[in-house]
Amino acid sequence: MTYAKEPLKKTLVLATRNAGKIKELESLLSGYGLHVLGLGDFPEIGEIEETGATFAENSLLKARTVAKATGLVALADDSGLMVDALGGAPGVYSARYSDPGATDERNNQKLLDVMQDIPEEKRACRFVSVVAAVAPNGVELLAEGRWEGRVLFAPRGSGGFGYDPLFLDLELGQSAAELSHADKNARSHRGSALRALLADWPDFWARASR
Ligand code: ITT
Repeated sequence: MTYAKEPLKKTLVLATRNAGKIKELESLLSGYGLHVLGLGDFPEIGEIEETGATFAENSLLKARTVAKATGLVALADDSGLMVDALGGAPGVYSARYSDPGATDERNNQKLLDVMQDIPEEKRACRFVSVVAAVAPNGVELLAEGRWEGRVLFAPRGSGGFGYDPLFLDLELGQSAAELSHADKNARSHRGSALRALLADWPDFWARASR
């Protein structure tokens, strides 16, 4: 007797513990027929130390660690805010800008403090995201996205996460924390990076399956 089987969904593990990123990545990946797991499904994977000097290095480090530990394709995002007036800081240190155990609130307060005397026209910044997909057989794919903006003088909005309340999208005249989930994904560094990655997805998956 034969059974009609549903084709097995391709499984992917998100190599991040940041709840804000998880929400955004899950929504960007929906519709691609993927079975998406998270690090919560693999409690044996401990803290992954980010020792890289660039977003790409850290993103690859996270995805490689999780692909190796799970035997599944892993997708990581390393991202941050780069402020021109601060020479690109906080950059790769965005998550722990205020102190090693930083919170979004303390990071935002530190950014406001160090920039309090910097005038509006010198507050240009950008969010950068590098997403990495790594397969257990060693095949890798990287893509980068950027989102240009300006650092606000006070928080605006209650959506998003991280530095969103301080990031002004000049074209929209709204902070990232004032945008709907869908609007942020349509404009953000992470959305652009993931769309670029997904453009090469069929070829990546064919090579990942060899
Ligand atoms: P994982 O390493 O587990 O993914 P993380 O929060 O430590 O989580 P990163 O090292 O990539 O991730 O740090 C990214 C930080 O940059 C994040 O904690 C925010 O402070 C900031 N950031 C990145 N993308 C952002 C976004 O879309 N909106 C606001 N802040 C963002």
